[in-house]
Amino acid sequence: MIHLTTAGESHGKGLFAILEGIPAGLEIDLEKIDEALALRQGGYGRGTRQRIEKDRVEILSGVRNRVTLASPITLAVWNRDYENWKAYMAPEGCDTDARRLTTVRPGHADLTGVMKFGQDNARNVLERASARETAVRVAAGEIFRQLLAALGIEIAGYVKSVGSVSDEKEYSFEEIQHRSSLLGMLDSVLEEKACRAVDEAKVDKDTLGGTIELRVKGLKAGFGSCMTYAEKLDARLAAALMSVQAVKGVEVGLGFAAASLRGSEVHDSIYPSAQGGVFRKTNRAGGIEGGMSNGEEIVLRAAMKPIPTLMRGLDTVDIATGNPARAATERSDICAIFACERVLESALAAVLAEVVTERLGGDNMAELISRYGALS
Ligand code: EPS
Repeated sequence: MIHLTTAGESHGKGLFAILEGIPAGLEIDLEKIDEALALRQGGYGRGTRQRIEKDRVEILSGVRNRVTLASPITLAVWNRDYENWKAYMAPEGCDTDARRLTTVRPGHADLTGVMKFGQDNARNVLERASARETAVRVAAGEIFRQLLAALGIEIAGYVKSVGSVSDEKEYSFEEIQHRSSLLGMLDSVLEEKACRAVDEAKVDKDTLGGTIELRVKGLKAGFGSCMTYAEKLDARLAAALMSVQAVKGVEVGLGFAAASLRGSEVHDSIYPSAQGGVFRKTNRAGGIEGGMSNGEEIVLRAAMKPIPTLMRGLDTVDIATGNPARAATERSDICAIFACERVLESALAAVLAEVVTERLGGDNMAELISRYGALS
């Protein structure tokens, strides 16, 4: 059974992950993990932390000569910035008065976190709540992706909108897979407009979010289940996307648009194929029906809120005094949607790897590949 745990604080020693249940015999492409980490650091509108970090993965267990052993895999993404922060973050002793944050930021975990965990300093919450945590989720996600790729299952995604600049066109999996752009969009004219919107937000000391479309190709029918709520594939994939910082909405297939249409305009008619199987001319269900993959491409969309650290600050309360204040202006991004898209791909990979190995088992890759190949 595959299980992922991550740990680590944004300005602590590093970020760590333990992956249990990866079958033996998976050859790990380390360079691809580092490429994914570099992608996560990219994107137009990112903050200056990304100039400090040069994220690379270090594998501490579970792999020998780049091949998995089936034992727990431990990953580390070390924080170069820790050198500047160890006086305030060191587990073995540090100054906890410095870098204190009490003017809690609306939209972040600060206020609810200090209340929940009995803190008087939001630093003790934000260090874990920060999007920095996603670095090691991407490293782990790359291992899950490599497991899925061995089965012919691929994930791709792109940025559909940034702020009010939106691309309503449809794209093929291959077009999405081969994109390379500053903000992750596929239309260069719209992307130029989006970059200008990011510039304007920066001048106004504000932030921007947007929407991301994700696709999964090659997942055979029957993964997930209609028999119990917890096993429904759309529910698990939606939860994975929602678990990423700043995601506030998720859609499967037509999603919210289906609510304003009639059934005859939504459901995908089924036709017999000459080869004896069936086919569909549409995929408005986004590859999932009844909580199960139906063999079509899985299509998901996520809405990312504009990140909550605004250089202009918002009205808030200083939890040290109870007085009105302006929210803290921690170093931050203006727009992190390019990074978020990469993190969402990794979040999907983790769930898909879980779902596949739950159904097929597999102590080693040869066994898993053979079992997946035997499915129609
Ligand atoms: C981020 C790292 C953080 C932030 C940002 C994204 O580093 P630092 O706090 O040292 O600047 O730049 O996180 C947030 C803005 C947030 O609110 O979570 C990263 O590596 O993605």
